[in-house]
Amino acid sequence: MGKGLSAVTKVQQQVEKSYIQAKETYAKWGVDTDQVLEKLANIAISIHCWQGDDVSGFEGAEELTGGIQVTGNYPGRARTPDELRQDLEKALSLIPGKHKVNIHAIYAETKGEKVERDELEPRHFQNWVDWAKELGIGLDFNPTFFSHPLSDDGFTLSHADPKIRQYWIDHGKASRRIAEYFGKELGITSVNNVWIPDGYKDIPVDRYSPRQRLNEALNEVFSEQLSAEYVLDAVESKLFGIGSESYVVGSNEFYLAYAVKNNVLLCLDAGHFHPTEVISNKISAALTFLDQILLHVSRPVRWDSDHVVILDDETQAIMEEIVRGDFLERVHIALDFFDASINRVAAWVIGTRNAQKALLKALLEPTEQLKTMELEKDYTSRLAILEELKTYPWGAVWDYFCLQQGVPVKERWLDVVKQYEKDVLLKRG
Ligand code: RNT
Ligand code: ZN
Repeated sequence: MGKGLSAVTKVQQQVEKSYIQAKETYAKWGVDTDQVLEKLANIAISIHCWQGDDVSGFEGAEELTGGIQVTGNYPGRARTPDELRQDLEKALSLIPGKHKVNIHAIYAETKGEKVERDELEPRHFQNWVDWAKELGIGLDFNPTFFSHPLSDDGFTLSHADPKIRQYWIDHGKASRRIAEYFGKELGITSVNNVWIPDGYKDIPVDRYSPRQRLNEALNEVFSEQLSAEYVLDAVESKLFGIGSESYVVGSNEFYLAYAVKNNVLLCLDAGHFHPTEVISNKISAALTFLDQILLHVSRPVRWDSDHVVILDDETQAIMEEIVRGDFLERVHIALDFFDASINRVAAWVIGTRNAQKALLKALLEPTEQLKTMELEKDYTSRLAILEELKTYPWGAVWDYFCLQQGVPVKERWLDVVKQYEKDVLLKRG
């Protein structure tokens, strides 16, 4: 038999063989795995750049404020735009499919010049645009309402001081123009998401006035008519933050009502609710009244801790809701986590691949048959089949997808990350 097959070819053959078997298994339920993989390949997940540098940005900020927190001091944090993009590229090369990259205003490149956030312009993000063009991917955007002297007392768009409020309104406006530029230049709609940290540590006396101010400030931010082909606006609610434990101005009720009234997207972050409250159960409610929503897929551990997304029940439930409701065109899936205690490139790869695995499992479900069982009140079959499907060979379909998309199968991506750590990350000092 001579030298035999190379290790790579053997893996390929094994993956292909297992896929053919899995394909047959799913075909019995009328599920076409080839079609499923085509669908999966077209779902762009918005990958947040801020996992790569612990939400530092390039303004030279000493501190992350706004009641969010990054813990850990794993070596290799990206310190410059080029390092961050290099790391992102490494991660993207290990994630199947084509995705988007999500950036924040603090990732502007101003060539050493001090540019206030209310004066940011598309040109300050030209390097990001050129880079995204080269990769053929879209960019999403977020105005940054934290880590800034004018947000230090915990208020921005709802600030009682009109001058400070105006600064943040102008930052919001500037951000929309930047996102619009992304949409135009890249030919892929950019989602511009507004999250503000505003709130009180202790019990407020006046909960109403800050909300009235926020409402008016948002109206100003969104007053300029921009084409939805280029930019979509979103507002992100939150229950509490570090330092805003008692009251957050932009609560869920506030933004749900605001989004419905003003036809903007609602952003649901998995970590922004009471511990037993889940966003998977909110998607269908929001989409009854809204055209589109944005998700921040994250993993809260006891609090809004922004742990790396794993393949847990809630991530699965989120993707099931999107697929079962036929909401893929109406839900923008973004990631939002930041863990500095592990390799940051690995964090992106783990989190994104897990979101995709959950999507794949959902896409492999015989949804129509399950809906029929439900309508016929055959809850026995519904539960039985849902449970049996959990051990169906979706892993073989996943492996085949990775092979098809030219990224490492199973944990082989980890070797690449470890090598990159040695060659690049550890040399950053
Ligand atoms: C904070 C929000 C917000 C941020 C990013 C950095 O609680 O989740 O989305 O995580 O904008
Ligand atoms: Zn978020």
